[in-house]
Amino acid sequence: MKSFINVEDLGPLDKAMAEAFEIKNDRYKYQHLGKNKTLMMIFFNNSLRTRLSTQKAAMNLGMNVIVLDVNAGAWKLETERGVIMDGDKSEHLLEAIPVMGCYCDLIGVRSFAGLTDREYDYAETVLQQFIKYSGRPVFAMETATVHPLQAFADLITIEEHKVVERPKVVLTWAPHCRALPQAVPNSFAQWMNAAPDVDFVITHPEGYELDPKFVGNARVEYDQKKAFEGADFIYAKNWSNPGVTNLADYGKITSKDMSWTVDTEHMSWTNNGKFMHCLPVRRNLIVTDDVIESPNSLVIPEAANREISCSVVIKRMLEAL
Ligand code: AN0
Ligand code: CP
Repeated sequence: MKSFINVEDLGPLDKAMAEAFEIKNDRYKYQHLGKNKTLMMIFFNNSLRTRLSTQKAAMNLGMNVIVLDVNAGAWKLETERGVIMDGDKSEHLLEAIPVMGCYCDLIGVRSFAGLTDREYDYAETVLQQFIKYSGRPVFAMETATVHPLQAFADLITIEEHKVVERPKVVLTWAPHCRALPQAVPNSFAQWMNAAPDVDFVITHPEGYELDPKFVGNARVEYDQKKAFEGADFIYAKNWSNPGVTNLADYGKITSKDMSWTVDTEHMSWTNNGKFMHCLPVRRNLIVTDDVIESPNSLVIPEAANREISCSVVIKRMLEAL
């Protein structure tokens, strides 16, 4: 595997899932693969889970790890070509990327959407530059439009906790005070559509339609209560306006409707549904304290499975070196 961005990069999902459970049973089984190999993790944005779980996965596979926080100690990077660099940015990404590639065998990149230029974000401009100029296999650790390590961990978590063969899984928008990217819901939708045994529904206020390439054939239900009825899993997430119905709204907050906050009443509409969120989560905006603390909350097992999803991805990349 040369890059990990979309669900298709993993090949058949049943095989990838089997590999995930094999690794979960024996995390150090493939430790020989990473000997004298180095992972470089590059963060343009903050992280807790991705940073820790990716480093842990790489260590399980016997790798050395270098972590670079671009905004903490490195030269400020220019990302646009053609700019006269007389401002505060000392180095261009087009030199920085191949230099980073010199010191490692694999690269993980976290670079969130800027949420001002939809075309630039949805072209995955920064990620594509890493793929083109680093000379190394590259995986997304949440980029402008996708967060596949999270979606893979979510699918593993659903598989582990489902009590019916074909669970109803509902992705619900919830309110937030800051404009957040669409990467998590985009990837979650892509992965749920690819999973064979999931009845997948998306619910959000009108105007918050996700990009059609991620929605695929999923059912979209604007009535949150109807969407929740009979659900086995509720996957909550805020996202800013994707600008699909109105480009001028891209990256903006066009609803703060607190009636979408997932509380015990919302969960009572479900089929004893499990609550999921990728974290970090702002309590009592996205979800109430009692729901996230309830026995039906899967937020911690979900985070734990980030180590597993990442182990499969790094293993595949090491095997292909
Ligand atoms: C990020 C987001 O919504 O994409 C990261 C989630 C994994 N969240 C925040 O910036 C709070
Ligand atoms: N879920 C997730 O990716 O968390 P971090 O932003 O803390 O890495």
